[in-house]
Amino acid sequence: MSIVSNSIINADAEARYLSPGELDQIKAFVTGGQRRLRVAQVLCESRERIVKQAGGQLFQKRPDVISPGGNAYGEEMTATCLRDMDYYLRLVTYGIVAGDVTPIEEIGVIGAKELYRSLGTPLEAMAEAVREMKTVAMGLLTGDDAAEAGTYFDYVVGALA
Ligand SMILES: CCC1=C(C)/C(=C/C2=NC(=C\c3[nH]c(/C=C4\NC(=O)[C@H](C)[C@H]4CC)c(C)c3CCC(=O)O)/C(CCC(=O)O)=C2C)NC1=O
Repeated sequence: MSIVSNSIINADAEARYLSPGELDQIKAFVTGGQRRLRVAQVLCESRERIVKQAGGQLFQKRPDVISPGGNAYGEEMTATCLRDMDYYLRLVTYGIVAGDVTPIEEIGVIGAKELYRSLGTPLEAMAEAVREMKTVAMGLLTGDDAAEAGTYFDYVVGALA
């Protein structure tokens, strides 16, 4: 789940001390900790704005999804669509805090394509929704913070595309 618990599980399975390489990786994880927490905090605090703005962008680019016959047509379905966007934003914050995509993968990626196919949700539009959230998030962050967050949004986009 995180580099710390993974390293310990691996080392203990072989009844050995953490290796210099593992300690280096943990050091990098700990050193970047404050930055990751800061980034996650910004995204948590701005979640409503990120989802709302990105949703607006998505529906402008893909009016078909909210038009009659579209998967997110109607108030209730549009709300469910925005809820899914909020889910993925939440998972991105988990990834950022853990410094690892595993939580995102386990909670929201494995089986997701099959789920969306069975619901008739267009995957490219779902990926576009996450891309739009990234764009809004990038406007709230700078430099290394933006780069850090960006990789997790990219991971989700890649996994849904
Ligand atoms: C945290 C892990 C997690 C995920 C990812 C998740 C997704 C998820 N999205 C769903 C539905 C849905 N998802 C969408 C989303 C969209 N439709 C579009 O056209 C847009 C492209 C997109 C919004 C960007 C819609 C509209 C539905 C309802 C579809 C229906 O009921 O026909 C459903 C079916 C059950 C329900 O309605 O709640 C699940 C399980 N649930 C979870 O617990």
